[in-house]
Amino acid sequence: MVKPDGVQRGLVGEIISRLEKKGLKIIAIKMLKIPKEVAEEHYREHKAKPFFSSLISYITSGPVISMVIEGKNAIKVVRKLVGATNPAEAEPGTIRGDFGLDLGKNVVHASDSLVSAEREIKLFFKDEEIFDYERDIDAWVYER
Ligand code: IDP
Ligand code: MG
Repeated sequence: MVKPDGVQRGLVGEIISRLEKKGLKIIAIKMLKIPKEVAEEHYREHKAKPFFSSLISYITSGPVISMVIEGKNAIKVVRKLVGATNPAEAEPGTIRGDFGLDLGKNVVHASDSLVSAEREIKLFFKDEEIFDYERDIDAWVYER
């Protein structure tokens, strides 16, 4: 997900481009303003944390771009492209390392496991909004 700061700063194209260039496949994409209840459910693991209410304000502060990204080891690979949670510690070359400075404005979200990805995808997409399609380039992305 490109968070509200990423959208406001005009980083949507750059972020999508990095995912595409890596060889990952976009199988669903939309812009939405996350309702508060959905945000609270999305970040429910952080409910008890002191930053929870500011996190909910942040993520609901403007439209986001939500995506479902498919590919070999997609979770691990996307988390690596995204970089460490704190942009000040994220390596240069990662999205957060290149485009962020503050923990509370870290530009992107990425699911951290298959279980959370499945849960989060259901919060943002209906089944018919997720596409199963072939790409000819995959013969050049993957060793068969
Ligand atoms: P992640 O986004 O790298 O998975 P999490 O620990 O799951 O990191 O935290 C979720 C989000 O909550 C972070 O991306 C960041 O926006 C925010 N966050 C995490 N820790 C802090 C903090 O200490 N202060 C303010 N915001 C935080
Ligand atoms: Mg997380």
